[in-house]
Amino acid sequence: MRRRNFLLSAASVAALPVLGGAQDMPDAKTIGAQVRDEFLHAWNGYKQFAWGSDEVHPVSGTATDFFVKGHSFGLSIIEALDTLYVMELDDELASCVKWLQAHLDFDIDGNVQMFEAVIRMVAGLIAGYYATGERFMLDGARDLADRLLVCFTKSPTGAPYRYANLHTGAVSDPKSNLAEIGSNILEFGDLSRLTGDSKYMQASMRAYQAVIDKRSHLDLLGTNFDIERGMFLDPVDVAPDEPADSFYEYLWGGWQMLGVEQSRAWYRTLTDALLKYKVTHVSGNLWFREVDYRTGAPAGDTQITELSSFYAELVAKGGDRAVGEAFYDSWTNVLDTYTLIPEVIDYQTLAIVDPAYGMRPEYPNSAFDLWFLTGDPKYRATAYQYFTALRANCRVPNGYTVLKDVRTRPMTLGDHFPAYSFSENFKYLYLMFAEPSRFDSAHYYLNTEGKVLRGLRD
Ligand code: DMJ
Repeated sequence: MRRRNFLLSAASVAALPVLGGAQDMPDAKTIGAQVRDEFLHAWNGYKQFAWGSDEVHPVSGTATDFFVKGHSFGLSIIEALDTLYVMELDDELASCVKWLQAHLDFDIDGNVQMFEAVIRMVAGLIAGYYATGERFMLDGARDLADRLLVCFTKSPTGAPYRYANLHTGAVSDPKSNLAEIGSNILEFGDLSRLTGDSKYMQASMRAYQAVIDKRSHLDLLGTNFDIERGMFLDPVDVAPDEPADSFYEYLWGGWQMLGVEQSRAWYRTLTDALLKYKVTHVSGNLWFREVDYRTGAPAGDTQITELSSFYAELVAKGGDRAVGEAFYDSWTNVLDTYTLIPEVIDYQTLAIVDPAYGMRPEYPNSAFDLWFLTGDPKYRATAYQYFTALRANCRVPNGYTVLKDVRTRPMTLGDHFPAYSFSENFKYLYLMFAEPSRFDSAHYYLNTEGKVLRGLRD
C-alpha cells in the first residue's frame, strides 16, 4: 500500500534550489484572501473540466469517478459544500445545491468503500445541511448511511466489512484496519442525534468494542483486523500512522463532539499506552515507532507517512500538548528540508522513501487546530510557509495538482486534484487566517475529512 523506495538523503535534497519556503508574511486578512483566491482557482478547474464528476485531473483536463467505475456521485461538489459556505462563495454554493437536487442518488449497483463514503459523503452532506438548511441533504446522508449500515449489521463481530453494494446490500472484504473500522462515530452519532434513531450510534460503538476488546495486556492494538474472525491479522502497531490514524481521532471526537464518556475512557487508555511504548526521539525530533502490540518491543520499520502528522493536533487536543507540539516541530523540520512534505520518509535519517506529494492536508490540519488551541504565532507562520510552497509548486493553469516528485526542480507534476483538498487544505488555511464570521473558532469540531460538523454560524 505505502512504502516505496526512492531513498535520497535529506542533505542532497536540501542543496536543491526551492520555490516557496519561509518568507515575510502579509497580514492575516490578506493571506485569507489569497487562500480564497487559490481555492477558487482550483474550483474553477473542476467546474471547467469535471463538473458533476467525482474528481478533476487539471493538467489533462479530464475527470474520473472515485467510488464506482462508470458512476460519479459529484464527490468534489459534496466535499466543497461547507468550504464554499465559510468562504461566502454563495453563488457557487447555490450551483452545488441545484446540481445535488437534480442528481443525488445512492441507489447504485456498485461496491462502495464504507469508510470513504462515510467520512466524505455522509459527513459532507451533513455539513452541507448545516450550511444551507437544505433538508434533502440530511435525507441523502441518512439514505447513504442506511445503505452502508449492512457493513456493520451483517458482520458477526460488529466490526464492519469494507464494502457494501448500495443497491443489493451485499457486503465484501472482511480484512480491514483500524481507521476503516473506527472512523464513523462522528457521522453516525450526529445522524442518530439529528434523526432520533439510535441505530447509527449503536453500530459505531459495537464496532469500537469489537476491536478494543482485542487489545493486548499493554493496551496496545494491532493494525489490520479480520472482522469475521475478530482478530488482528499481524502484530505490528503502526499508530498513529495510517491505516490506524483516524481510529484515535474519532475516539476523542466521540467525547469532545458528542459527549460519549466511553469514548473518552477508551481514548485515554489507548493513548496512554501509545505514548508509553511508541514515542521515540531521534536527533531532537519526536516520532512514533512501530511496535509489536503484544510486547511493546520495536517491530516493523522506521518509515512514517505524512498522514501521521495530523496526530500533532489530536494528541494536543486530547491533553498531551507538549507531545503534540514536539511532533508538529518534527514535521516542520521535514517541511523545511523538502519544501513540501513527501508521502513517506524514514524518521531515522529524514531520507525520502516516497517522493510524491498527494496534496495531503494533514500538516495544515495540525497547524489549524494548534493555532486555535495555543494562539502561538508559530502555527500561522508555518502554515503560511506551507501555503506559499503549495502555491509555488502545485499550481497549474487549470487548478492545482498532486506532485510525483518533490525532489526535482521544478517539482514533477502529477495530474490529479484529490476531492479532499476541496474540503481540507484550503479550508484549514482560510479559517486560521481569514477568521470568517461564519465560523465559530471557539466551539468547533471537524471530522477527519475537514467537514465542519460543529462551528458553522449564520
Ligand atoms: C483524507 O481523506 C482524510 O483526512 C483521511 O482521514 C486520511 N487522509 C486523507 C487525505 O490525506
